[in-house]
Amino acid sequence: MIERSLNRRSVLRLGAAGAGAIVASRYVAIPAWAQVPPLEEKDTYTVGFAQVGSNNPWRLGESKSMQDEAARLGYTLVETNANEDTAKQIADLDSLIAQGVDILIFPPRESQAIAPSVLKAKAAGIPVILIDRDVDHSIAKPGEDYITFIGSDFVDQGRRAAEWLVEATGGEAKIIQLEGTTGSDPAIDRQKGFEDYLAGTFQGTPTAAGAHPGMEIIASQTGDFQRDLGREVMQTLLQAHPDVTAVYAHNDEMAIGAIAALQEAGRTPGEDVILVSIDGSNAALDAIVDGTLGASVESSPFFGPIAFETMAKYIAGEDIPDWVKVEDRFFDESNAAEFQGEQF
Ligand code: GYE
Repeated sequence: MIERSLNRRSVLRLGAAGAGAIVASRYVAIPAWAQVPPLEEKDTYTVGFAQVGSNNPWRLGESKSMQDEAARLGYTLVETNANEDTAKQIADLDSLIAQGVDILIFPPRESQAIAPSVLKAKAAGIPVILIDRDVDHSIAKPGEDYITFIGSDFVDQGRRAAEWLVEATGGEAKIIQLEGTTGSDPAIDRQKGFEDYLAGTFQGTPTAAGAHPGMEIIASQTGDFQRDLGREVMQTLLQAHPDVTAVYAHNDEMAIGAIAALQEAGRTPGEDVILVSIDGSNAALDAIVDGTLGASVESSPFFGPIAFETMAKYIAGEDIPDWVKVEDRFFDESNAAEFQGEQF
């Protein structure tokens, strides 16, 4: 298709060279970027990387992975930091689009709120690869508005956490759920996978294990994926729900905050309260080895190599699936010691 073989610059060049009214009118008639804008082959690229924040090891691990891979390839990485503020990420993306970066590779902090920024990039002729978090597909579609989403299966992460917790508690638990950032793709899907599994269904299909009526979620509140907030929320919820026997945290940082809150309240995490979380960070592996955390489903932040490899495939004109799925391991007392210090 013609849109695919021209990029924004070649269109501009045609215009600037005064290629004539006929050529110009030919392009005016084409709807603006019916497909994801193409990316031409060049020696080097300027890549816009709009990071969500920098206040936890997962984010730092992801940023370093992107920086290392860009440096290895000799590309320029223009990095912004939204400091866990969605409005700031929207402004950061506006400014990267205005700078005319060649491509945007980034994690959208919230699934609906950031989707219009993906459409703005497309309208400006800048292709987008989403890493680690996705946007709402009813607003922006992979393969049409952006190249692809590269990341984990968050629904399945939630299911795996639930399955482990059922085993570990014998199917009887009063659970506090610490949710991730409200409106973020991983928080929405990790909640869904966990709750559906306990209800005896998974992605619309009844599970072989059936429902688990003894697994009761007694409270569920956001801790915004942050350690301090996880601790504060747990302190408050513990007062209202002293009968809690299990915690499901949408990430390790909040689980570690919750462990501190439980200990301060004289509880014994790992014994009278069983915890499970997601990420597989070094701190989580240490907590598994010392017995305070039960298990952690991996969610890798190391997107640099796969992101730039996907970008290279796009430049080469290869077909890219709508979702480049990252496979996750599972850490519990059987294997955590083997991986201590190797994560982030
Ligand atoms: O689990 C969490 C981080 O978007 C998958 O965000 C990521 C999540 C990750 O802050 O620790």
